[in-house]
Amino acid sequence: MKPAQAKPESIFSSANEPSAISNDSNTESVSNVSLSDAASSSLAPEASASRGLSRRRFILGLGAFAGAQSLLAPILPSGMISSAFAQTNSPSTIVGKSAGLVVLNDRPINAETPAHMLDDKITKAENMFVRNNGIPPSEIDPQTWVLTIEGESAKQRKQYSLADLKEKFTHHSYQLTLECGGNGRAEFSPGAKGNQWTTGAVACPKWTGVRLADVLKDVGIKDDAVYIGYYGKDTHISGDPSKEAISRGVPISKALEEENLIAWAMNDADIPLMNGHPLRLVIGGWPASTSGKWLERIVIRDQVHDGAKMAAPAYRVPCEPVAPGSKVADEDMCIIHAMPVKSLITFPKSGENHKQSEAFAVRGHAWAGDKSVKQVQISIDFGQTWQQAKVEKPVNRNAWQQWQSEVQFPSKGYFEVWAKATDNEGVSQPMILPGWNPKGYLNNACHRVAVQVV
Ligand SMILES: Nc1nc2c(c(=O)[nH]1)N[C@H]1C(S)=C(S)[C@@H](COP(=O)(O)O)O[C@H]1N2
Ligand SMILES: [Mo]
Repeated sequence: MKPAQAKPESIFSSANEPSAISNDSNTESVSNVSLSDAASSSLAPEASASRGLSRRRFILGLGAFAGAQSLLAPILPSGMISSAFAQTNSPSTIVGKSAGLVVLNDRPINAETPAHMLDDKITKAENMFVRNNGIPPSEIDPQTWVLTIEGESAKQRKQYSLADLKEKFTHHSYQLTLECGGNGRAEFSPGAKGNQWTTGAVACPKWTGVRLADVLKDVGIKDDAVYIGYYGKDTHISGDPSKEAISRGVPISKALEEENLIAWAMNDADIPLMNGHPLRLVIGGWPASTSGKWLERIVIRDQVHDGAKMAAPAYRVPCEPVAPGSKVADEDMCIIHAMPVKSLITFPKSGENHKQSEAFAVRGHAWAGDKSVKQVQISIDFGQTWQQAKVEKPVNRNAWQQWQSEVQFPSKGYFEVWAKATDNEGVSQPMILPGWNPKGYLNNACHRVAVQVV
Protein backbone atom coordinates (compact mmCIF):
# COMPACT_ATOMS: atom_id res chain seq x y z
CA MET A 1 0.00 0.00 0.00
CA LYS A 2 1.14 3.49 -0.59
CA PRO A 3 2.12 5.67 2.30
CA ALA A 4 0.28 8.91 2.83
CA GLN A 5 1.97 11.88 1.24
CA ALA A 6 2.05 15.43 2.43
CA LYS A 7 0.25 17.57 -0.13
CA PRO A 8 2.84 19.87 -1.68
CA GLU A 9 0.38 22.74 -2.09
CA SER A 10 -0.57 22.58 1.55
CA ILE A 11 1.28 24.09 4.43
CA PHE A 12 0.08 21.14 6.43
CA SER A 13 0.94 17.53 6.07
CA SER A 14 -1.99 15.32 5.35
CA ALA A 15 -2.50 12.51 7.78
CA ASN A 16 -5.61 11.31 6.09
CA GLU A 17 -4.75 9.86 2.73
CA PRO A 18 -6.86 6.80 2.17
CA SER A 19 -5.11 3.52 2.64
CA ALA A 20 -5.44 0.75 0.12
CA ILE A 21 -7.25 -1.77 2.26
CA SER A 22 -10.05 -3.60 0.53
CA ASN A 23 -13.47 -3.62 2.11
CA ASP A 24 -14.42 -6.80 0.35
CA SER A 25 -11.52 -8.93 1.31
CA ASN A 26 -12.26 -12.15 3.08
CA THR A 27 -9.04 -12.05 4.99
CA GLU A 28 -8.37 -10.13 8.10
CA SER A 29 -5.08 -8.78 6.94
CA VAL A 30 -4.08 -5.44 8.22
CA SER A 31 -1.83 -3.00 6.47
CA ASN A 32 1.57 -2.05 7.73
CA VAL A 33 1.58 0.79 10.12
CA SER A 34 4.32 3.29 10.58
CA LEU A 35 2.69 5.00 13.51
CA SER A 36 4.13 4.04 16.84
CA ASP A 37 1.22 4.82 19.12
CA ALA A 38 -1.43 2.98 17.17
CA ALA A 39 -1.83 -0.75 17.38
CA SER A 40 -3.25 -2.49 14.35
CA SER A 41 -6.18 -4.69 15.09
CA SER A 42 -9.07 -6.43 13.51
CA LEU A 43 -12.34 -7.30 15.11
CA ALA A 44 -13.19 -10.53 16.77
CA PRO A 45 -14.81 -13.16 14.51
CA GLU A 46 -18.18 -12.83 16.24
CA ALA A 47 -18.37 -9.35 14.83
CA SER A 48 -17.83 -10.43 11.26
CA ALA A 49 -20.01 -10.09 8.22
CA SER A 50 -23.75 -10.11 8.38
CA ARG A 51 -25.85 -12.01 5.89
CA GLY A 52 -27.38 -8.88 4.49
CA LEU A 53 -24.00 -7.52 3.59
CA SER A 54 -22.51 -10.44 1.68
CA ARG A 55 -19.00 -11.46 2.51
CA ARG A 56 -17.78 -8.19 3.78
CA ARG A 57 -15.91 -8.38 7.01
CA PHE A 58 -15.55 -5.73 9.67
CA ILE A 59 -11.98 -5.14 8.82
CA LEU A 60 -10.40 -2.44 10.78
CA GLY A 61 -7.06 -1.74 9.25
CA LEU A 62 -4.83 1.13 10.04
CA GLY A 63 -3.53 3.14 7.16
CA ALA A 64 -0.17 4.70 6.93
CA PHE A 65 0.49 7.95 8.64
CA ALA A 66 2.82 10.52 7.22
CA GLY A 67 4.05 11.44 10.66
CA ALA A 68 5.25 14.89 9.68
CA GLN A 69 4.14 17.65 12.00
CA SER A 70 2.07 20.44 10.60
CA LEU A 71 3.66 23.85 10.66
CA LEU A 72 0.84 25.62 12.39
CA ALA A 73 -0.87 22.99 14.46
CA PRO A 74 1.23 23.57 17.58
CA ILE A 75 0.09 27.19 17.86
CA LEU A 76 -3.59 26.45 17.28
CA PRO A 77 -5.60 25.19 20.22
CA SER A 78 -6.58 21.63 19.49
CA GLY A 79 -10.24 21.01 18.99
CA MET A 80 -10.83 24.36 17.37
CA ILE A 81 -8.98 23.40 14.24
CA SER A 82 -9.74 21.04 11.46
CA SER A 83 -9.89 17.57 12.88
CA ALA A 84 -7.97 16.42 9.83
CA PHE A 85 -4.77 17.61 11.37
CA ALA A 86 -5.73 17.98 14.99
CA GLN A 87 -5.69 14.22 15.31
CA THR A 88 -2.62 12.13 15.73
CA ASN A 89 -4.70 9.00 15.29
CA SER A 90 -4.25 7.02 12.16
CA PRO A 91 -6.82 6.83 9.39
CA SER A 92 -8.53 3.51 9.07
CA THR A 93 -10.90 1.40 7.07
CA ILE A 94 -14.19 0.30 8.57
CA VAL A 95 -16.57 -1.65 6.38
CA GLY A 96 -18.80 0.72 4.44
CA LYS A 97 -16.87 3.78 5.60
CA SER A 98 -14.41 6.17 3.96
CA ALA A 99 -10.77 5.62 4.76
CA GLY A 100 -10.57 9.30 5.67
CA LEU A 101 -12.54 8.79 8.88
CA VAL A 102 -10.33 9.10 11.96
CA VAL A 103 -10.56 6.19 14.36
CA LEU A 104 -10.60 7.16 18.03
CA ASN A 105 -11.12 3.68 19.44
CA ASP A 106 -11.30 0.25 17.85
CA ARG A 107 -13.18 -1.72 20.52
CA PRO A 108 -15.81 -0.56 20.38
CA ILE A 109 -15.34 1.17 17.05
CA ASN A 110 -15.57 4.93 17.18
CA ALA A 111 -14.56 7.10 14.25
CA GLU A 112 -15.10 10.75 13.40
CA THR A 113 -15.24 12.68 10.16
CA PRO A 114 -12.74 15.42 9.28
CA ALA A 115 -14.62 18.70 8.70
CA HIS A 116 -13.80 18.92 4.98
CA MET A 117 -15.40 15.49 4.46
CA LEU A 118 -18.72 16.86 5.74
CA ASP A 119 -18.95 19.42 2.93
CA ASP A 120 -21.92 17.75 1.20
CA LYS A 121 -25.34 19.16 1.96
CA ILE A 122 -26.53 15.59 2.52
CA THR A 123 -23.84 13.64 4.34
CA LYS A 124 -22.64 10.67 2.31
CA ALA A 125 -23.29 7.36 4.06
CA GLU A 126 -19.61 6.45 4.00
CA ASN A 127 -18.71 9.76 5.65
CA MET A 128 -21.04 9.55 8.64
CA PHE A 129 -19.24 9.07 11.96
CA VAL A 130 -19.54 5.86 13.95
CA ARG A 131 -20.14 5.78 17.68
CA ASN A 132 -20.53 2.32 19.17
CA ASN A 133 -20.98 1.68 22.86
CA GLY A 134 -20.87 -2.08 22.49
CA ILE A 135 -20.26 -4.81 19.95
CA PRO A 136 -22.41 -4.53 16.80
CA PRO A 137 -24.60 -7.54 16.00
CA SER A 138 -22.95 -10.14 13.82
CA GLU A 139 -26.10 -11.81 12.49
CA ILE A 140 -28.49 -9.47 10.76
CA ASP A 141 -31.32 -10.81 8.66
CA PRO A 142 -33.75 -8.11 7.51
CA GLN A 143 -36.23 -10.85 6.48
CA THR A 144 -36.68 -12.06 10.06
CA TRP A 145 -36.04 -8.77 11.88
CA VAL A 146 -38.79 -7.95 14.38
CA LEU A 147 -39.51 -4.70 16.20
CA THR A 148 -41.39 -5.09 19.49
CA ILE A 149 -43.25 -2.22 21.16
CA GLU A 150 -44.26 -2.68 24.79
CA GLY A 151 -43.92 -1.07 28.22
CA GLU A 152 -46.06 -0.01 31.20
CA SER A 153 -47.61 2.81 29.19
CA ALA A 154 -48.22 0.84 25.99
CA LYS A 155 -51.86 -0.22 25.59
CA GLN A 156 -50.67 -3.56 24.21
CA ARG A 157 -47.52 -5.42 23.21
CA LYS A 158 -47.18 -5.44 19.46
CA GLN A 159 -44.61 -6.76 17.01
CA TYR A 160 -43.79 -5.66 13.49
CA SER A 161 -41.58 -7.22 10.86
CA LEU A 162 -39.74 -4.85 8.52
CA ALA A 163 -42.32 -5.75 5.86
CA ASP A 164 -45.15 -4.87 8.28
CA LEU A 165 -43.64 -1.46 8.96
CA LYS A 166 -43.20 -0.81 5.25
CA GLU A 167 -46.73 -1.92 4.36
CA LYS A 168 -48.73 -0.58 7.23
CA PHE A 169 -47.43 2.98 7.63
CA THR A 170 -46.81 5.95 5.38
CA HIS A 171 -43.16 6.38 4.42
CA HIS A 172 -41.42 9.65 5.21
CA SER A 173 -37.99 11.05 4.41
CA TYR A 174 -36.22 13.75 6.38
CA GLN A 175 -32.71 15.04 6.60
CA LEU A 176 -31.96 14.82 10.31
CA THR A 177 -28.86 16.05 12.13
CA LEU A 178 -27.31 13.54 14.50
CA GLU A 179 -24.58 14.88 16.76
CA CYS A 180 -22.98 12.93 19.58
CA GLY A 181 -23.39 14.72 22.93
CA GLY A 182 -19.63 14.38 23.37
CA ASN A 183 -18.69 16.02 20.05
CA GLY A 184 -15.90 18.52 20.85
CA ARG A 185 -14.91 16.73 24.06
CA ALA A 186 -11.20 16.83 23.12
CA GLU A 187 -11.07 20.50 23.95
CA PHE A 188 -12.15 20.34 27.60
CA SER A 189 -9.61 21.16 30.28
CA PRO A 190 -9.29 19.46 32.66
CA GLY A 191 -9.98 16.74 30.11
CA ALA A 192 -12.87 14.32 30.23
CA LYS A 193 -12.60 10.58 29.75
CA GLY A 194 -14.26 9.11 26.71
CA ASN A 195 -13.76 9.37 22.98
CA GLN A 196 -11.76 12.48 22.21
CA TRP A 197 -14.05 13.80 19.50
CA THR A 198 -12.86 17.01 17.90
CA THR A 199 -15.50 18.30 15.47
CA GLY A 200 -16.55 15.26 13.48
CA ALA A 201 -19.21 13.41 15.51
CA VAL A 202 -21.99 15.04 13.50
CA ALA A 203 -23.79 14.19 10.27
CA CYS A 204 -26.97 15.02 8.42
CA PRO A 205 -27.92 12.33 5.91
CA LYS A 206 -31.40 11.76 4.50
CA TRP A 207 -33.32 9.12 6.43
CA THR A 208 -36.33 7.17 5.22
CA GLY A 209 -38.73 5.14 7.31
CA VAL A 210 -41.99 5.49 9.19
CA ARG A 211 -42.86 8.02 11.84
CA LEU A 212 -42.12 6.88 15.37
CA ALA A 213 -45.38 8.61 16.36
CA ASP A 214 -47.44 6.60 13.85
CA VAL A 215 -46.12 3.31 15.21
CA LEU A 216 -46.53 4.32 18.86
CA LYS A 217 -50.11 5.43 18.17
CA ASP A 218 -50.85 2.16 16.37
CA VAL A 219 -49.84 0.33 19.54
CA GLY A 220 -51.70 2.77 21.76
CA ILE A 221 -50.19 5.17 24.29
CA LYS A 222 -51.64 5.34 27.79
CA ASP A 223 -52.27 8.76 29.35
CA ASP A 224 -49.55 8.22 31.93
CA ALA A 225 -46.75 7.85 29.33
CA VAL A 226 -43.66 9.86 30.23
CA TYR A 227 -40.78 8.56 28.14
CA ILE A 228 -39.77 6.09 25.47
CA GLY A 229 -36.68 3.92 25.56
CA TYR A 230 -34.97 1.81 22.87
CA TYR A 231 -33.12 -1.49 22.86
CA GLY A 232 -30.77 -2.54 20.06
CA LYS A 233 -29.25 -5.83 19.00
CA ASP A 234 -25.67 -4.91 19.85
CA THR A 235 -24.11 -6.52 22.90
CA HIS A 236 -22.28 -5.18 25.93
CA ILE A 237 -18.55 -4.69 25.48
CA SER A 238 -17.91 -7.18 28.31
CA GLY A 239 -19.73 -9.93 26.42
CA ASP A 240 -22.15 -10.29 29.37
CA PRO A 241 -25.53 -11.05 27.73
CA SER A 242 -27.43 -9.72 30.76
CA LYS A 243 -26.06 -6.22 30.16
CA GLU A 244 -27.13 -3.69 27.54
CA ALA A 245 -24.56 -1.63 25.64
CA ILE A 246 -26.87 1.38 25.71
CA SER A 247 -30.62 1.91 26.07
CA ARG A 248 -31.68 5.54 26.05
CA GLY A 249 -34.75 7.52 25.06
CA VAL A 250 -36.61 10.82 25.01
CA PRO A 251 -39.67 12.30 26.73
CA ILE A 252 -42.94 11.24 25.10
CA SER A 253 -43.57 14.83 23.92
CA LYS A 254 -40.34 14.79 21.89
CA ALA A 255 -40.97 11.23 20.71
CA LEU A 256 -44.30 12.23 19.16
CA GLU A 257 -42.83 15.01 16.99
CA GLU A 258 -43.38 14.23 13.33
CA GLU A 259 -39.75 14.28 12.18
CA ASN A 260 -38.69 11.32 14.32
CA LEU A 261 -38.31 8.16 12.29
CA ILE A 262 -37.98 4.45 12.62
CA ALA A 263 -35.72 4.30 9.57
CA TRP A 264 -34.48 1.54 7.31
CA ALA A 265 -32.73 3.71 4.71
CA MET A 266 -30.05 6.34 4.60
CA ASN A 267 -29.72 8.34 1.38
CA ASP A 268 -32.10 5.92 -0.40
CA ALA A 269 -29.98 2.85 0.34
CA ASP A 270 -29.70 0.43 3.25
CA ILE A 271 -28.36 2.10 6.39
CA PRO A 272 -24.66 1.21 6.71
CA LEU A 273 -24.08 -1.69 9.07
CA MET A 274 -22.18 0.49 11.52
CA ASN A 275 -24.94 3.08 11.58
CA GLY A 276 -27.65 0.60 12.57
CA HIS A 277 -28.73 -1.58 9.62
CA PRO A 278 -31.44 -2.79 9.17
CA LEU A 279 -33.49 -0.46 11.42
CA ARG A 280 -32.77 2.49 13.66
CA LEU A 281 -34.45 5.24 15.55
CA VAL A 282 -33.60 8.72 14.28
CA ILE A 283 -34.27 11.59 16.68
CA GLY A 284 -32.87 14.75 15.07
CA GLY A 285 -31.56 17.64 17.16
CA TRP A 286 -31.07 15.70 20.41
CA PRO A 287 -27.89 13.91 21.47
CA ALA A 288 -27.43 11.15 18.91
CA SER A 289 -27.31 8.69 21.80
CA THR A 290 -31.13 8.87 21.73
CA SER A 291 -31.16 7.44 18.17
CA GLY A 292 -31.00 3.71 18.82
CA LYS A 293 -29.23 1.57 16.23
CA TRP A 294 -30.06 -2.05 15.30
CA LEU A 295 -33.47 -1.27 16.75
CA GLU A 296 -35.33 -4.30 18.17
CA ARG A 297 -37.54 -2.93 20.89
CA ILE A 298 -39.15 0.31 22.04
CA VAL A 299 -40.66 0.67 25.48
CA ILE A 300 -43.29 3.26 26.36
CA ARG A 301 -42.53 4.13 29.97
CA ASP A 302 -44.58 5.62 32.81
CA GLN A 303 -41.36 7.09 34.24
CA VAL A 304 -38.10 8.50 32.87
CA HIS A 305 -36.50 5.57 31.06
CA ASP A 306 -33.88 3.87 33.20
CA GLY A 307 -31.94 1.90 30.57
CA ALA A 308 -28.16 1.70 30.29
CA LYS A 309 -26.54 5.15 30.09
CA MET A 310 -29.66 7.00 31.19
CA ALA A 311 -28.38 7.31 34.75
CA ALA A 312 -25.86 9.97 35.81
CA PRO A 313 -23.25 10.83 34.84
CA ALA A 314 -23.89 9.48 31.30
CA TYR A 315 -25.28 12.07 28.88
CA ARG A 316 -25.91 14.48 31.72
CA VAL A 317 -24.44 17.87 32.63
CA PRO A 318 -24.43 19.70 35.96
CA CYS A 319 -27.90 21.20 36.55
CA GLU A 320 -26.13 24.37 37.70
CA PRO A 321 -22.83 25.57 36.17
CA VAL A 322 -19.68 24.40 37.96
CA ALA A 323 -16.04 25.51 38.05
CA PRO A 324 -13.70 23.50 35.78
CA GLY A 325 -12.50 20.35 37.50
CA SER A 326 -15.36 20.20 40.03
CA LYS A 327 -16.71 16.92 41.32
CA VAL A 328 -20.45 16.81 40.79
CA ALA A 329 -22.80 14.48 42.64
CA ASP A 330 -24.97 12.24 40.47
CA GLU A 331 -28.16 13.83 41.80
CA ASP A 332 -26.93 17.23 40.60
CA MET A 333 -26.57 16.06 37.00
CA CYS A 334 -29.43 16.72 34.53
CA ILE A 335 -30.28 14.86 31.32
CA ILE A 336 -29.24 16.64 28.13
CA HIS A 337 -32.20 17.55 25.94
CA ALA A 338 -31.82 19.40 22.60
CA MET A 339 -28.29 20.09 21.34
CA PRO A 340 -27.13 23.74 21.30
CA VAL A 341 -26.52 25.97 18.26
CA LYS A 342 -23.34 25.09 16.38
CA SER A 343 -21.62 25.41 13.01
CA LEU A 344 -18.87 23.82 11.02
CA ILE A 345 -16.60 25.18 8.29
CA THR A 346 -16.45 22.41 5.71
CA PHE A 347 -14.74 24.30 2.89
CA PRO A 348 -11.92 25.04 2.55
CA LYS A 349 -9.96 22.47 4.45
CA SER A 350 -7.94 24.04 7.23
CA GLY A 351 -4.36 24.81 6.29
CA GLU A 352 -4.77 25.66 2.61
CA ASN A 353 -2.75 28.34 0.84
CA HIS A 354 -4.80 31.09 -0.76
CA LYS A 355 -3.82 33.84 -3.22
CA GLN A 356 -4.59 37.26 -1.76
CA SER A 357 -5.74 38.58 -5.14
CA GLU A 358 -8.58 36.08 -5.26
CA ALA A 359 -11.80 36.16 -3.25
CA PHE A 360 -11.87 33.42 -0.65
CA ALA A 361 -15.06 31.35 -0.64
CA VAL A 362 -15.94 29.72 2.65
CA ARG A 363 -18.94 27.56 3.49
CA GLY A 364 -20.36 25.03 5.89
CA HIS A 365 -23.39 23.99 7.90
CA ALA A 366 -25.10 25.24 11.03
CA TRP A 367 -27.71 23.58 13.25
CA ALA A 368 -29.48 24.35 16.51
CA GLY A 369 -31.10 21.26 18.06
CA ASP A 370 -34.88 21.71 17.98
CA LYS A 371 -34.50 25.34 16.89
CA SER A 372 -33.34 26.81 13.59
CA VAL A 373 -30.35 28.95 12.66
CA LYS A 374 -31.15 32.54 11.79
CA GLN A 375 -27.63 33.91 11.28
CA VAL A 376 -24.05 32.83 10.63
CA GLN A 377 -21.19 35.30 10.92
CA ILE A 378 -17.58 35.03 9.78
CA SER A 379 -14.51 36.64 11.30
CA ILE A 380 -10.96 36.74 9.94
CA ASP A 381 -9.57 38.82 12.83
CA PHE A 382 -10.12 36.57 15.84
CA GLY A 383 -13.63 37.80 16.47
CA GLN A 384 -12.92 41.56 16.45
CA THR A 385 -15.16 42.14 13.45
CA TRP A 386 -17.79 39.92 11.85
CA GLN A 387 -19.45 39.74 8.47
CA GLN A 388 -22.77 38.11 7.66
CA ALA A 389 -22.81 34.84 5.74
CA LYS A 390 -25.77 33.79 3.58
CA VAL A 391 -27.81 31.14 5.39
CA GLU A 392 -30.21 28.75 3.64
CA LYS A 393 -33.45 27.53 5.16
CA PRO A 394 -33.44 23.95 6.45
CA VAL A 395 -35.04 21.37 4.13
CA ASN A 396 -37.08 20.31 7.16
CA ARG A 397 -37.06 20.82 10.90
CA ASN A 398 -34.04 19.24 12.66
CA ALA A 399 -31.92 19.37 9.47
CA TRP A 400 -28.72 21.38 9.34
CA GLN A 401 -28.60 24.53 7.21
CA GLN A 402 -26.03 25.57 4.63
CA TRP A 403 -24.18 28.87 4.83
CA GLN A 404 -21.61 30.52 2.61
CA SER A 405 -19.59 33.68 2.43
CA GLU A 406 -16.73 35.35 0.60
CA VAL A 407 -13.78 36.84 2.37
CA GLN A 408 -11.26 39.40 1.11
CA PHE A 409 -8.01 39.18 3.03
CA PRO A 410 -6.39 42.58 3.78
CA SER A 411 -2.83 41.30 3.46
CA LYS A 412 -0.71 38.24 2.99
CA GLY A 413 0.10 36.15 5.99
CA TYR A 414 -1.53 33.82 8.49
CA PHE A 415 -5.26 34.10 9.03
CA GLU A 416 -7.97 32.13 10.74
CA VAL A 417 -11.54 32.05 9.55
CA TRP A 418 -14.03 31.69 12.38
CA ALA A 419 -17.72 30.89 12.02
CA LYS A 420 -20.40 31.73 14.58
CA ALA A 421 -24.04 30.71 14.30
CA THR A 422 -27.02 32.24 16.10
CA ASP A 423 -30.31 30.41 16.62
CA ASN A 424 -33.81 31.81 16.09
CA GLU A 425 -34.03 32.78 19.76
CA GLY A 426 -30.87 34.91 19.54
CA VAL A 427 -28.52 32.45 21.24
CA SER A 428 -25.05 32.36 19.63
CA GLN A 429 -22.13 29.97 19.79
CA PRO A 430 -19.48 30.94 22.32
CA MET A 431 -16.03 31.67 20.87
CA ILE A 432 -14.29 29.71 23.58
CA LEU A 433 -15.19 26.52 25.42
CA PRO A 434 -18.57 26.82 27.13
CA GLY A 435 -19.57 25.39 30.52
CA TRP A 436 -17.07 22.82 31.70
CA ASN A 437 -18.73 19.57 32.74
CA PRO A 438 -17.28 16.32 34.07
CA LYS A 439 -18.07 14.22 30.99
CA GLY A 440 -17.16 16.78 28.34
CA TYR A 441 -20.53 17.23 26.65
CA LEU A 442 -22.03 20.08 24.63
CA ASN A 443 -18.91 21.90 23.39
CA ASN A 444 -20.39 24.20 20.78
CA ALA A 445 -17.51 26.68 20.59
CA CYS A 446 -16.85 28.36 17.22
CA HIS A 447 -15.05 26.26 14.65
CA ARG A 448 -12.09 27.86 12.93
CA VAL A 449 -9.80 27.03 10.05
CA ALA A 450 -6.29 28.30 9.26
CA VAL A 451 -5.45 29.96 5.93
CA GLN A 452 -2.02 31.00 4.71
CA VAL A 453 -2.58 33.95 2.38
CA VAL A 454 0.15 34.22 -0.24
N1 LIG B 1 -27.87 0.24 19.70
C1 LIG B 1 -27.07 1.31 19.80
N2 LIG B 1 -27.55 2.52 19.46
C2 LIG B 1 -26.76 3.60 19.56
C3 LIG B 1 -25.43 3.53 20.02
C4 LIG B 1 -24.94 2.23 20.37
O1 LIG B 1 -23.79 2.06 20.77
N3 LIG B 1 -25.79 1.16 20.24
N4 LIG B 1 -24.68 4.65 20.17
C5 LIG B 1 -25.42 5.91 20.33
C6 LIG B 1 -24.59 7.08 20.31
S1 LIG B 1 -23.83 7.52 21.76
C7 LIG B 1 -24.49 7.87 19.19
S2 LIG B 1 -23.62 9.31 19.21
C8 LIG B 1 -25.14 7.47 17.93
C9 LIG B 1 -24.11 7.34 16.85
O2 LIG B 1 -24.69 6.99 15.65
P1 LIG B 1 -23.78 6.49 14.45
O3 LIG B 1 -22.83 5.45 14.96
O4 LIG B 1 -24.71 5.98 13.42
O5 LIG B 1 -23.01 7.69 13.96
O6 LIG B 1 -25.84 6.24 18.03
C10 LIG B 1 -26.49 6.01 19.25
N5 LIG B 1 -27.26 4.81 19.17
MO1 LIG C 1 -22.91 9.69 21.42
